[in-house]
Amino acid sequence: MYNKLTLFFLLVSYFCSSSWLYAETTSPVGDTPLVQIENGWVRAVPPQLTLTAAYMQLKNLTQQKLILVGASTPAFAKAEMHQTVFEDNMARMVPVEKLVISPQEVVMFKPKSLHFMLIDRQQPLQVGDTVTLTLQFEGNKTQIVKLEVKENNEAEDTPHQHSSPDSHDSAK
Ligand SMILES: [Cu+2]
Repeated sequence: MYNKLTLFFLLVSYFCSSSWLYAETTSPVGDTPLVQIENGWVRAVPPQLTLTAAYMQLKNLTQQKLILVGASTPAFAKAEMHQTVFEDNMARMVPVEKLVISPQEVVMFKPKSLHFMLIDRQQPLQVGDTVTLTLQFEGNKTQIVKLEVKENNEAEDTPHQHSSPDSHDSAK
């Protein structure tokens, strides 16, 4: 009896821990990612600001069109897709309800353009923190992406801007 119980507990602990590990390393969509995310980041803002934006380069890895319909994150009450438009030298943001992404197409979410507006911050965020964003696609498909909180100037730099002042002089 004692041995049977011990075996039972061993089995339980074995399966529980293995399923827990499985849950940790597998996203809800399964094994195949729908999109590839590069340079994903969230703009760092002063603590008194509870609103910011998320940017990324998103590639449709599938052979079908994907329709991005929204996003959510535990770090903010709401995440909305916006497009910044310029009219008469004024910038304003227009909500984007759906974004159709063709097979293999790369879409850029970037400052002064398409972005995710993150509204009503739920927790303090500092440079270097990670924000988990769940992308929601039509057909109940989701993908979780990790975005790093960064200062804006850092992320908008082109590789050339990292060169030393000397190289500017020699490049005239
Ligand atoms: Cu916006």
